[in-house]
Amino acid sequence: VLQGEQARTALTRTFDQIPVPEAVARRIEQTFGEPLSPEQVVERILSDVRARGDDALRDWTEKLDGARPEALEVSAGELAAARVDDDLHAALRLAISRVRAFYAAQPAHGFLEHGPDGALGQLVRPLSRVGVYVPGGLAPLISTLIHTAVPAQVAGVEEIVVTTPPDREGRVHPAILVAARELGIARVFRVGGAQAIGALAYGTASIPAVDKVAGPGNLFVVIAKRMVYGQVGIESLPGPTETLVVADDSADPRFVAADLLAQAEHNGAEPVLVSTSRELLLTVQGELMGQLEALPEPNRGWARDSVSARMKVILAASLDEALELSNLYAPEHLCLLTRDPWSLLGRVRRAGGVFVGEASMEALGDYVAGPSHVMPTGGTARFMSPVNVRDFQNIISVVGVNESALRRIGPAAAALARAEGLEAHARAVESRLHPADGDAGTD
Ligand code: HSO
Ligand code: ZN
Repeated sequence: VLQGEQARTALTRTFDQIPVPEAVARRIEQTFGEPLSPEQVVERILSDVRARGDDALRDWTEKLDGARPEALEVSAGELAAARVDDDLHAALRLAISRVRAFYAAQPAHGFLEHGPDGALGQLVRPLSRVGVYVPGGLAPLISTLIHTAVPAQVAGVEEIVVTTPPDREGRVHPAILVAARELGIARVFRVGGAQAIGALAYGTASIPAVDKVAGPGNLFVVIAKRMVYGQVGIESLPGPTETLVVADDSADPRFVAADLLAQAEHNGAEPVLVSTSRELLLTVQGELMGQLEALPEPNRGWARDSVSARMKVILAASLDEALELSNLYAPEHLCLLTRDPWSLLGRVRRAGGVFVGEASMEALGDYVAGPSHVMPTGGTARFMSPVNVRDFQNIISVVGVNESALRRIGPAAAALARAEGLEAHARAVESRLHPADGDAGTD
């Protein structure tokens, strides 16, 4: 149990290079025959995709995912034929409609201010084409497709293309296909990893280049997104998930433990518990171990890894200090399990999302609450926001100044231009202020 300065140090982000897990390093060496860094691996994949397009995608998919799909795109027939059971289908629909309703409420319009000086404003235009990366791997993140594509659709994006890694038989999980169909997305590609990011950035014969790539992914996907940024827009770099629970003596230890474990089962997750009650910390620890043992495999193994390798337990002197520590850490998720959680909201400064009270567990937010579960991780909540409508729009500034305003503000522009040594700028302004000057003396 950490306290005071120790807690502060433990929650201070260091932004070291992401540590490469032993298993990943071994896999790289097996695949490439030499101990490359993940950055070197991604560089190779990206330049190959750039040079050889679809053939490179097939080769890398075979090498890394163990399937060689001839057709990279899921056919219209396959998309139409995908089925899930009725309960899951209804759940997908509920999730879509709740996320859609949430983003429909986000103010995201432009403005045009007409005044005595003319008009100034901002036009808001949707991006034309967005690529959504949906992780496969340990768990097919069906909900992530919904939580990324819906804000883009609400923004007005007309074309969304989805890439997701295939299983060993070259198939995409049927629930991902059903979700795509429900969303009205027609183009799904069975390509994952860094190769998918390369395809979305550069375009290949099968996969169109997009304006922006959104959605979380593994280490290689995140590195690839960082490398192609500039060639293509990148919505964010979501890494391993984190949850910080603030609990006081009124919290139910069963719920605190359950919420920590729910995040712990994500690969590489970092669960943090901050409490003002030493007694609660002790009961939660017991509860957590019990619930952990009761989980089925492989989930138990995933959760145990997060709990034993990265979980932090902190005793705070007051709720004020608890919130101060949380703001320092800037967690992806902040869960408030206290007597009066709403009273703490005013003190929340840095977090991806805040989950207020017992009924609003983070796992609910992962699926059906409304806001996207794609939130800033790794301390980037200091300067980043969760995925939202604005991520999928451009703003275009509108300048429509009238004659009388020009006369008033133009001389200042010319003066600034001359101070910058930019004579042609000054003359462009003055040509309108004294239009006859240019002709002086010719007549
Ligand atoms: N909690 C994860 C998102 C997720 N959980 C998807 C379940 N499915 C990262 O915020
Ligand atoms: Zn989750």
